[in-house]
Amino acid sequence: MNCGLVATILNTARLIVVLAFAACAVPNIILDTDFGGDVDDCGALAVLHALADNGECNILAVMLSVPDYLSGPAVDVVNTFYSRPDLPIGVAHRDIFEDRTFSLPKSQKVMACGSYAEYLADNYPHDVATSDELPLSTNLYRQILASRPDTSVTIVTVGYLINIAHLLQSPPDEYSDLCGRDLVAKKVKAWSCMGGAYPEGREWNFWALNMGPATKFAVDNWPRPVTFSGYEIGSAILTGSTLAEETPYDNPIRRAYDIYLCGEGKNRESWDLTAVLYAVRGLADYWAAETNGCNEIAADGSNAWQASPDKQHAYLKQLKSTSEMKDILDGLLTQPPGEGEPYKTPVAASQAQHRLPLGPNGSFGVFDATGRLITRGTDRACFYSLHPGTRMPSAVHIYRYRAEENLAARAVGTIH
Ligand SMILES: [Ca+2]
Ligand SMILES: [Ca+2]
Repeated sequence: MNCGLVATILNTARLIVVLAFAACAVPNIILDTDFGGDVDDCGALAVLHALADNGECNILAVMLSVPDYLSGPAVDVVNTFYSRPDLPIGVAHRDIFEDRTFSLPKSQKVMACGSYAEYLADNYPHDVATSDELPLSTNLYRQILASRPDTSVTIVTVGYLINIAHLLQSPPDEYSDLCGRDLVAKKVKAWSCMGGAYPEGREWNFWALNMGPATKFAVDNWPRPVTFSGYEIGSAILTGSTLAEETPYDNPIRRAYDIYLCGEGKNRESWDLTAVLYAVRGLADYWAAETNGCNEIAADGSNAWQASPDKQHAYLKQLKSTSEMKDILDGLLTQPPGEGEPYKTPVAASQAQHRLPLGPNGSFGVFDATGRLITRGTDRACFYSLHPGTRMPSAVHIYRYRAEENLAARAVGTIH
């Protein structure tokens, strides 16, 4: 359908024009993310919600490419914050990790100042208790794709490509008589992929966790157009510091950035944010696309752009200035949630989940929610004696303290 033609023909019925234009112009997005590791996944999800609030896209689902038990609850927190509490969430097959040297802990994502996924799950409203209760991503992909019009779904990956590989390999099922590759060919419009480096390199999403073979399978067998946002695109654009200036303290996106970056007002590279922005707005005047040739993936997850053969592959080259790109992404990152139920304040820490017993005296650091060290070598009673009359923050976490690394390693309790 030609959107402009529709608009012209129906120019006397403004509402219908708007609806018709929206129907053909607004991308329908599935975000596939390794949420809970790097905080730019959280930023990417926030940017996607802001774009949806602006009417620039519809969000169909969020898929998790790592079966971290806290990532599902934390994604549900962000979805709920943006008044989309029932947005479907799928999760990668847990069994795919069993044969790997990589050992998946319950939550691998505890960074120097704590896990932002854990913090979100502990302190904000949501109703997904654990990722284990979510549907498998392959099944959710197939269910959604089968229900959508042809060539109408845009997939954005900002993590590993294991879900894409499984989708392409999936057999016919209750949702569709088509095998995965044919279902993608029929239903998917395009894929925006944060991964690789251009013209060549070795980037985390493509190689980490022994994902090289899955990456190669996904890229080699993808039957529709794919555009790559490479490492070099996102690494040049630093975003997030304005969250501390533009949003309330308890904005969950702000808190996630504070925790991941161990302090307020800090920036992070915008790898995942750029892939979302491209998926929704296209090249706009932000980027040019190299379209001649193809992206060749090696088994070790490295990649190199080849002049031939020519496939439906492209990669982004930035046109706009880095400061302008930063302003665009920061504007979306800090945009207040739009319509719908008003944002609720965080639940009390006493309702927090995943509370664990305190350890022995003398083996802990006490950190506030930003990761700031309040005191060390203490327990709860010692904290009060050192800080008489202190108003307890809503969620002070006690972390086992590794003096040799000056890091908080693992959450072992919550003071409330
Ligand atoms: Ca929910
Ligand atoms: Ca990511």
